[in-house]
Amino acid sequence: MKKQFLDLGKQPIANNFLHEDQYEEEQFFNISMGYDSDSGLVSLMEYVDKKVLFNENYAYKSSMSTTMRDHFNHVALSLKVQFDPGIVLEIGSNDGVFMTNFSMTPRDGMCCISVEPCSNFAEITRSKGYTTYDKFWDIDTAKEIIQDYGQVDLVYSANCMCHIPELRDAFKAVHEVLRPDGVFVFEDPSLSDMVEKCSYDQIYDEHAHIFSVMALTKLLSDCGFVTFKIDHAKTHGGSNRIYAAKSNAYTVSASVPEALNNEYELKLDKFETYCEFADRVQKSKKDLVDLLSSLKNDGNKIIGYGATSKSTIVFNYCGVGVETLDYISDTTECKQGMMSPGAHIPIIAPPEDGIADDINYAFLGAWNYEEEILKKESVFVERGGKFITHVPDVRTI
Ligand code: DWN
Repeated sequence: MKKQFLDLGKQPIANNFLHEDQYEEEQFFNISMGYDSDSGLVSLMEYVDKKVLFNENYAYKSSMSTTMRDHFNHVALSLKVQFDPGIVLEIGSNDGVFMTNFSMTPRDGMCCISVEPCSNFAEITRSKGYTTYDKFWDIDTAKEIIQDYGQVDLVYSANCMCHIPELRDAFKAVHEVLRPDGVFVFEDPSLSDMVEKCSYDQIYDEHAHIFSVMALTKLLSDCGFVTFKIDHAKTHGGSNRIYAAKSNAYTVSASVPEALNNEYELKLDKFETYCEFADRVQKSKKDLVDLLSSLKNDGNKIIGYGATSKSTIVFNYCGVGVETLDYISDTTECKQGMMSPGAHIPIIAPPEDGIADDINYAFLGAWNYEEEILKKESVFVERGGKFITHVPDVRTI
């Protein structure tokens, strides 16, 4: 039974950047999170219709940071070396940043086909010659792929499985599409990192679940998988990469019990843990509002840096708008010239020569790229400019 522990109030669609003439029809949803003591899953109390979230206007592009491009190139190489797969199926290929590490057809060895429901992105990989099914992942899509290609050797998915409310069906469809000795590898933000870092901005409409290894291993086992390895990655504020097989061909590594023990030590199997987390979230909100108000009252100019889904949550939960931030800068072209969801803060392209001289502070909406951004904005930092973050606590960097 899912029991609510946190309510982030009415939130806009986190990735729905818009023009002023679209404010009228802007949709808002109650975003609150619950813990299900039976399954161990931490999930949205109410899911948002996937067709509202993922469509031909989807704004998030996976390749918009050096960090993620390097990450996916590394993961692709590692999977090739570990498993030497003939056919890889990627679920949620976005702009192809992972799948373009593989060839386009089985003739050329180690090829990758993909499923991507956002047709604006499916078009990109298809135009590069890759087979892309612009559909949502489910058993019907699995059966269509089997008809076209037969079962595949490896299924990979990054920051996608946690977007699927009907997780059991999704895992069963993966089981169906995989060969008997096939491997399922997927990575998503980790619940232990969110709880430890108080990164409540991972909770938004697209993230139906925030995964614990406890919940995943249980559900994967129910769906006929053996979880045999867990990698922890720093990406997206801390993620777990889960390796699961249909057969017992792979020895279960120590990384699995280690990850589970870490979660038991954090008491992720106790509802009280999430109530304490919710208390910290409320304190984080107060601290951020207090800091921004005091900086603003002292006459500072403040901007947002990175128009992320995460910062949509923070700004709408904390009531931050154009009274505080002059604008948000973002490298993603389709976000530039638009307004941010809900808070309606203008989004601009980052100036060629870095953050403008008259800016004193920049709120790090893309805090998960702190290292990359501080390096890129070294001139701003050297002239005394400061970044503001709320993770793991509210502070200036
Ligand atoms: O799960 C999801 C993750 C993978 O991506 C999706 N549901 C939605 C999305 O979440 P997000 O928007 O919080 O992701 P990012 O990767 O934190 O977004 C980074 C944003 O920051 C991009 O719009 C690009 C921008 N950026 C920038 O303006 N300057 C990024 C860097 C590194 C920069 O230097």
